[in-house]
Amino acid sequence: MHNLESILTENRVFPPNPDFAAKARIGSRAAYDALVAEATSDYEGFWARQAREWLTWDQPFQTVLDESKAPHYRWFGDGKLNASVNCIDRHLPAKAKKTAIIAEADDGSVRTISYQQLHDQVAQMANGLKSLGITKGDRVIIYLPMIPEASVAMLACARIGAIHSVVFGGFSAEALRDRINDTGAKLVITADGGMRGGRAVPLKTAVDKAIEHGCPSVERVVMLERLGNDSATIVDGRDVLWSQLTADQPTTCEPVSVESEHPLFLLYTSGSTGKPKGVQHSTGGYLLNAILTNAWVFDLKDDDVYWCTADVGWITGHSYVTYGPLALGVTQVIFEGVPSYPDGGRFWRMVQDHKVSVFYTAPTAIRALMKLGDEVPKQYDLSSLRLLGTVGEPINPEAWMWYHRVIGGERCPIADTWWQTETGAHMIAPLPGAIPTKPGSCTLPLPGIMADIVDDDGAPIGPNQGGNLVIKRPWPSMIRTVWGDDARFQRSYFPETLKGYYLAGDSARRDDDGYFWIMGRIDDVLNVSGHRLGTMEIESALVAHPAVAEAAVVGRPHDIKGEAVVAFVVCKGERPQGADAEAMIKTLRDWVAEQIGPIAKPDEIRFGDNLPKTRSGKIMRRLLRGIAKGELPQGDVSTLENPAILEQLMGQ
Ligand code: 6R9
Repeated sequence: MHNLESILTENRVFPPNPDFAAKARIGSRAAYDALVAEATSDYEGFWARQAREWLTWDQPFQTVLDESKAPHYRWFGDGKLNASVNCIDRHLPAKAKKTAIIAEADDGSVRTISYQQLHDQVAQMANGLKSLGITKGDRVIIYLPMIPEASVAMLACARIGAIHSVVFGGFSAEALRDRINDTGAKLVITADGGMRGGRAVPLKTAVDKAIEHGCPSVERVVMLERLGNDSATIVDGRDVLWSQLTADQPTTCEPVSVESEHPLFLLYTSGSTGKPKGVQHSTGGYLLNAILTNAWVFDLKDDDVYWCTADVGWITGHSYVTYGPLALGVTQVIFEGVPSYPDGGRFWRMVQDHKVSVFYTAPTAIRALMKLGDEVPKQYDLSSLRLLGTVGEPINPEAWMWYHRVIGGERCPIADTWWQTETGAHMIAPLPGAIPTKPGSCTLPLPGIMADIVDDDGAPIGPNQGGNLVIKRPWPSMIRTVWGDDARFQRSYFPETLKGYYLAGDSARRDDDGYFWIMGRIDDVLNVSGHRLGTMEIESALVAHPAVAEAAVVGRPHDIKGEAVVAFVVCKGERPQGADAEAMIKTLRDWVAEQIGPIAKPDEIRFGDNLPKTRSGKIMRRLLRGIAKGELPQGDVSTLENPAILEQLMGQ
């Protein structure tokens, strides 16, 4: 990779709020530095200490890191534990009555579940699974709405050593079938449906269809009656209702103690090409980073009310809804619905009603809510908030500033957390009581995470130059393999040229203070006239214009410049058309030239009512690259939230 121009300079720095720092678990730069120094001088000793302090082991480990099968690293290999015990049982002596989950349904109704109740439900479900013949190592697919039963099902699997694989409820029957077949699951746990934005979303019909189209491994299906409207067909001999399965089961279930390396779950994620990869996570190592980052980055304590808006169908829902917060024993909100229903104040009303203190969401949601104006959040009392988090894509400085000012009241630190399905937990993120933040930067690696930026041969790259984001040493919650495909695991993440470093697939640069700035996926970097430009930096410039709500930038092959810059823009208010569009294109080109320099000026700008996004809210740049070249997108668009947008963007 050759020189990458750093085109967007962000100079604002926000030191930790002193009131926050005074009470924080890690409250000073010196405390952060001490942890980094400890990890640097005695890497294994550092992780062993964390694993002993934060996790409850049935059998203590002697070996810390085993590199003999690298890059299939093993952590705490001779230790044994159970994840559900760590998330529930160990809290019961002191916190049986404490609220574990405040579940708000789409229609606004609220249920609360104490740690004792959670324990009982998990035990009953685990016993139910056993009665269906599920044992240690069996794969179980979970295809549920964003309701507490999703966590109950995951923890029930963990209790008996079954390996769960959650499939996001928004995925189609085909996507579900592919995942079922790749895992060879014996059992699918689903619901008749879920509610999103006032509409019933059927789930059981997709399961039926998937199995009809060929899922030879599936023996039984458990169905939760969430809608209870008889909309689902029950297949005799195969299907069993959740209520029937659990009703007469005892509320205790002896946990199965598993080896630390026993797979806790598989989670499918898309690679740059080919079919989705089943990312395999371990029990001990995964759980350690999940709990540790909830403590360090979110500073979660006993009196917090925590809310992560992610669905359990994504890794964020695994580490920051189910496993991390419960392992810490905090109270959390789980929300079934969408931020726009019944109106755009939903998130803020929920923060007010449940007195949420730590709130974690995605830039796409922040930008969508920002588009509605400051008046909406200003109607609500957001004074309970003390910390905000973001994840999923780079956050543009403008969206960061809005989050900081309007939602955080200029009081709450913002933790911009960089990590991936494969990393299991946060890797680069500010410790909010210790690290000054800069809008758009995920700041510094967490203690024990040896992140760096290197060229294509693994050689270090100096400040302010873009390169490959890598992690140089294995860490406990790292991906163990791609399920059933060790070769793909090695090829994707440990290419031979990179000296055994973990290749994240993101490009990034570090500034003079050592802060990391994620520039996008490796294939999102443009090369315009020999200058490498991060698409994110152009997007940030566009979004900084007062008329722009959201923007995505891709490259299009160009005879002279190598690549041309094509921008897809969503404006605030109406989509500009005709002469208005012409005028706006000129305004925005000039604006980008002014913000960054003529080199970054979009060659073409198209306006949409929205952008093509995955159901987890990631902009599908692959499709935009096709549209930019004048090709109607081919291939799989089944993961798209809003397929109609493609024609609108094509027709310009
Ligand atoms: C947790 C999650 C991973 C990819 C990752 C990167 C992007 C995530 C980010 C971020 C900039 C952040 N990403 N967090 N980019 N700043 N704070 O999203 O996992 O779905 O596997 O996506 O998302 O490109 O490589 P996953």
